[in-house]
Amino acid sequence: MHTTVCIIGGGPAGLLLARLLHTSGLDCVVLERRERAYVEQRQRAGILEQSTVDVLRASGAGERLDREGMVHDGIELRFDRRTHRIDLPSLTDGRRVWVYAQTEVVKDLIALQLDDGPPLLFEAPVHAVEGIDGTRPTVRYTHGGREQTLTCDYVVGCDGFHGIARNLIPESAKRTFERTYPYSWLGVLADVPPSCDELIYAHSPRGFALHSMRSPTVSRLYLQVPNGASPADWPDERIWDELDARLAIDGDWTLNRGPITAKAVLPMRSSVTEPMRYGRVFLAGDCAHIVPPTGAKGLNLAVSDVTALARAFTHLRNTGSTDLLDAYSDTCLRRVWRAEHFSYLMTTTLHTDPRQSPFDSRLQLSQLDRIASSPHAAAELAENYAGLDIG
Ligand code: RFL
Ligand code: PHB
Repeated sequence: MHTTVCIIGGGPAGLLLARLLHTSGLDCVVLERRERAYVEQRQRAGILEQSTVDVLRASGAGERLDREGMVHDGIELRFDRRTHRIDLPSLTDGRRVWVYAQTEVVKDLIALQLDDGPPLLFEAPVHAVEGIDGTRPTVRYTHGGREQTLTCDYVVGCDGFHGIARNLIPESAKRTFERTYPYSWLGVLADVPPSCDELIYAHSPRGFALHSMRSPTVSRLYLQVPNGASPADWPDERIWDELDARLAIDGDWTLNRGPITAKAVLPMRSSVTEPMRYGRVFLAGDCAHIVPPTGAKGLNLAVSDVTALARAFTHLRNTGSTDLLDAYSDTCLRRVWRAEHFSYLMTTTLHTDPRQSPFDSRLQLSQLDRIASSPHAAAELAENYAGLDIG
């Protein structure tokens, strides 16, 4: 079998790339290691930037998003038992964000793909790619209990942080920049209406907390926990008590409690691999870069990578020029590093590092107070959060 673009990984990056290539008349195949139900249920992101929503709509995946997605015009920052609202449209040029879960984006893209899209194979792990220095790489994968091969013109790694694509680039040709954080997140889903209209990011001496949502009846909540913590350390009552303590303000506010339906501990990491291309292999999404989720940027970066890549493949097909493909890595890395910096800043300002000194704590409060009192400081946060026009 031969295809123009072989996409490794059927997460949001791989599925959307396939959709964009298909709408431009380019053929591709998506190989996904896991089964469909697993991919559709993996709990992850919740916030989509305007540009992400625009691309999803243009790809045909906007119908349910427009019906069920919740448009948010602001976020709340809580610290020092105070609350401060960041109004996104007035601090940017009218930008807002959407609350629409990654699970739903993935379900919508899979449904489109299986309907009339290019081939998407589940339970098809890729284990090797040969000939990436030549013009016709060969991809080796397993499917239906048999070893299979696929030749292609290009390979795109959309296989996430634990995939194989990044390792196809020889050590001598790449550089990886990394940071780990001295805390993790405990993420929970609860069958209870959200206690707020907009997301709340809370800094407290007890650690960070985030109140998000999935629908008018389902809340999504996160707590900073020590690295190595286990969901077993966190019975439901303890989670609600801790959320209550960290989200508390002087003034009226009540946290709604309800049945917790899922709990997981997530590490916090930053990582960037440069360049995002080697020979006929391109990297997109989490396989090239990850950010701690505090800035809500991971999924949005993945969407912006594959949008640039689809444009570059279309340009090659239309004009014969590889200009945009050659510029792909530099184009994306500019946005990636901006998002890395913003995510780092949000993370280190809002979390409590177990090793931090009282001096560090005062600096955090001063920074938060600055955001709350200066429209310039607030605009810097708002522009990054709602999404910048780069690349
Ligand atoms: P994914 O989603 O990890 O998908 C990769 C896919 O590749 C498959 N795969 C393979 N397939 C074939 N052969 C192999 N050898 C393979 N190896 C792996 C995997 O099974 C998988 O299906 O990467 P992708 O597509 O790049 O998408 C990235 C996003 O998932 C990620 O950036 C976001 O979830 C990050 N993120 C958030 N991003 C936002 O923009 N806004 C948010 O609000 C937000 N919240 C979050 C987040 C991530 C979180 N976690 C779990 C770290 C909240 C959390 C808690
Ligand atoms: C989420 O709803 O899962 C979510 C929202 C905002 C973040 C991270 C996660 O910064």
